[in-house]
Amino acid sequence: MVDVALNIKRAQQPTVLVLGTGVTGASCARYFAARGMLAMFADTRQVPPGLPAVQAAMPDAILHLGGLPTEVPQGIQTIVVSPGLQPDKVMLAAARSAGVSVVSDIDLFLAEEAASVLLITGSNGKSTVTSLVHHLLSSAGVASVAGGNLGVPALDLLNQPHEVAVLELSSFQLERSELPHSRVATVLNFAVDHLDQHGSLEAYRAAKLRIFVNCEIAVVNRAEPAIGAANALAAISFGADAPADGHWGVGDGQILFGSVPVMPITAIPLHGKHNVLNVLAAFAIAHAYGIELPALVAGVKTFSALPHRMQQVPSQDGVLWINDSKATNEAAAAASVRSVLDPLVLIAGGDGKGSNFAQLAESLAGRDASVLVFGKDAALLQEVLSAVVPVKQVANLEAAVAMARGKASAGTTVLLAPACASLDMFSSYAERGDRFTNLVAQKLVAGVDE
Ligand code: UMA
Ligand code: ADP
Repeated sequence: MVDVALNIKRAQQPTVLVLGTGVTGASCARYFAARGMLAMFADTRQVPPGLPAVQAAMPDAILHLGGLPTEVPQGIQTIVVSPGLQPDKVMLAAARSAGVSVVSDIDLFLAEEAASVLLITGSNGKSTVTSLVHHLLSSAGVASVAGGNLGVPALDLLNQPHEVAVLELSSFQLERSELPHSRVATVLNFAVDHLDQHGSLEAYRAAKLRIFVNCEIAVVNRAEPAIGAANALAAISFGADAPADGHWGVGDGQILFGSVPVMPITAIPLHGKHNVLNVLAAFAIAHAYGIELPALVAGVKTFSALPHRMQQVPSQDGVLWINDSKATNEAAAAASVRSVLDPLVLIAGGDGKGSNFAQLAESLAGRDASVLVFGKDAALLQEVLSAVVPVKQVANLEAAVAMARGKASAGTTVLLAPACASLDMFSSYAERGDRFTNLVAQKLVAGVDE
């Protein structure tokens, strides 16, 4: 009976318009197809990357490619907006006033999700904390799934059996979500990023803060009071100082839960002071969900750094080579610089997305460090950073690694933390990090052969 009704609906016309035909668009195709619904997919590109997956999931999908509709197509009742898209706001306003609901894939996910939801955003550390929370829960025997901005689109998580879902959310996903709600939510930190798309720092901050709209427990960073949650039932804080009872912090070289020592900082298997904060945040979230302290400690010890985040590259020269290619903004790179020991050779460069690099200069001031810069914003980096440390401009990453090798002796740290997007010279931050790792490893092989 139901099938007949749905078939009649399909023969008529689509009721859903999906704006964007990438990873999110493809997950929408699977979601609506599984519910017997027909959708229209639009994209500014003629051949969007998600097209094959959309057509595989929904062979009769209606396509509108090479531009977005300027008016709401006939019969559309719901519009799903992909996160990477700056859609025609006029059309969306007209849609809303005509009673069409405008939602994100996160809204669709939350509307159906029966399990507990843990939401994580912030300018830096999102992927690390999301993956670590998922790892802590799984290690403790909880059926957990993780996704969202991390990679697996939220809607695909609905198909996996689970009792808790951990979602990394970008400011774009939050901005486009009508009604976020969660058991636990956090904004890890807040730094300048994505100004090109949000238009102002305030708009970016407001988007991030939407994560707290309907959360039961807010996990907040004590060092950043401006990103606290006003309306949660409970707020649990984390920070690098000594915590009050029921909160997370650090003292005497230990992670503390109130006055209770939980584990020594030295037992954390991740490089960098900022990763201590990430562990504190992940512990706060997983503990708020119900994981006990001994299980948290056991879990973190088996967690490995995600690729391209403060990842040690094997070498036999006594130099500590670190791949932090995911440091795509200056706040991330500054945190990484602050978290390693001197002497330091920093490799930075690429597209600074309008950043002035003042914060990066601050992190280098007074350090026994030198910097090698390349890429689109090399000249600006050189101008700003040379006020505090020696800086040399080089042609590319290959030249930077070769020069770093000449400068570094045993005990030196060579850190790739670009403070920039990679797209001026690479297809992604991952390609940039892989290239760096290969360049370091090539020498290792050559050294072994010699
Ligand atoms: N685009 C067009 N025309 C369109 C639609 C999109 O040119 O009509 C472009 C966008 O400008 C963007 C790209 O296509 O540059 C991708 O946009 P999208 O919304 O289709 O993205 P998806 O493929 O659905 O992937 C998105 C997230 N990407 C973005 O927000 C840009 C992925 O995060 C996320 O993993 C995925 O949904 C599943 O939730 C990636 C990301 O880079 C990792 N996120 C940014 C970040 O972390 O800084 C926010
Ligand atoms: P995101 O998903 O928010 O980009 P990641 O976990 O992928 O965060 O880390 C990206 C980069 O941000 C890291 O390589 C590191 O340089 C920096 N970083 C990670 N955690 C923090 C933090 N808590 N504070 C500041 N910078 C951080």
